[in-house]
Amino acid sequence: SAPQYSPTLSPCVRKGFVHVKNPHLDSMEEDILYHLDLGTKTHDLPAMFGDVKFVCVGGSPNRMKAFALFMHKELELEGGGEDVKDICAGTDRYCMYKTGPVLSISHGMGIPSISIMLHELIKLLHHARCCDVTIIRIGTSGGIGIVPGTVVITDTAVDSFFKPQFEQVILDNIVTRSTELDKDLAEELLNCSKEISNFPTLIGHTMCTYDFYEGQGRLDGALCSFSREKKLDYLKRAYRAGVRNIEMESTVFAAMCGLCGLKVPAAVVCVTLLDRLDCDQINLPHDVLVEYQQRPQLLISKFIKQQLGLH
Ligand code: R2B
Ligand code: URA
Repeated sequence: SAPQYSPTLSPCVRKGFVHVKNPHLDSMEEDILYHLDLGTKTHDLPAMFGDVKFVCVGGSPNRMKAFALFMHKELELEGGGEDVKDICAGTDRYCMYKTGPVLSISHGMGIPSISIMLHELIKLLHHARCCDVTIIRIGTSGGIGIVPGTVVITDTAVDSFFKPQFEQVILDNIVTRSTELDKDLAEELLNCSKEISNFPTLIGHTMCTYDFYEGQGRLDGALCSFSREKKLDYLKRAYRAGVRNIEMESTVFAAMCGLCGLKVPAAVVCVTLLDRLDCDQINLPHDVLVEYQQRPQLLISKFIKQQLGLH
């Protein structure tokens, strides 16, 4: 069936460019993207990245390399896997691979780590004059009340109070930003998942926390000051508020891609590794863990191929 959501097919109108909302940038002679080991004077960013249409970000460097190799194969690009090189090899903070119009980047764990990467990525897309870009986070998460291995497509990222907002401390103020994601893109991804029948996929809210242990109501950290009852009460309230999974980057990802002047559709697609109503520890056999982590990659590669008219 013909894709309804087609950013790559729409004309390259001005709103399709990646904008930065910072008046200071214009007066800078050079912009060094320090954590990516790239810069406007040292690299020809439009030549290197101008044709990028899909940016996929995920926590682990190895997983994002595996995704790049997978996309290289799926897009039937020339050359072997050895041609997929880490563009950010000069730094070990993040890794980055480009396969045709697809950029694959790692962001590490947690809000501060992904936020630094996104500042530099958004400037990179702007300097490179990229047009009609879609940004997708593919990751892992803990599920609430759903079978492990389910892929959750986020409609709204919420904070630990189940609020659809991200609080950014700027100087000594708190600035509250919206965390809504592109509903059409989420629906399009869900439709795409229906053509891959071997794993469950659903749309739900994703809760983003500042910590993996106490911050996600786990009883198995080095510190824990609450009871099993309090934990379950919290997670069940989250479920009733529409939360289906918990991870550590979605609110700032949604806020930065959505409201900070970036007219770019963005999505968060995470597989769940466990049901937090049942347990806290991740005890999946290695091969099951690997297969689960491939699920968001399969879905996104199918979506990208559809968008590019390759079926
Ligand atoms: C999911 O998995 C990581 C923690 O294990 C974190 O980066 C996240 O969001
Ligand atoms: N990632 C998280 O942030 N939480 C989990 O429970 C699993 C993966």
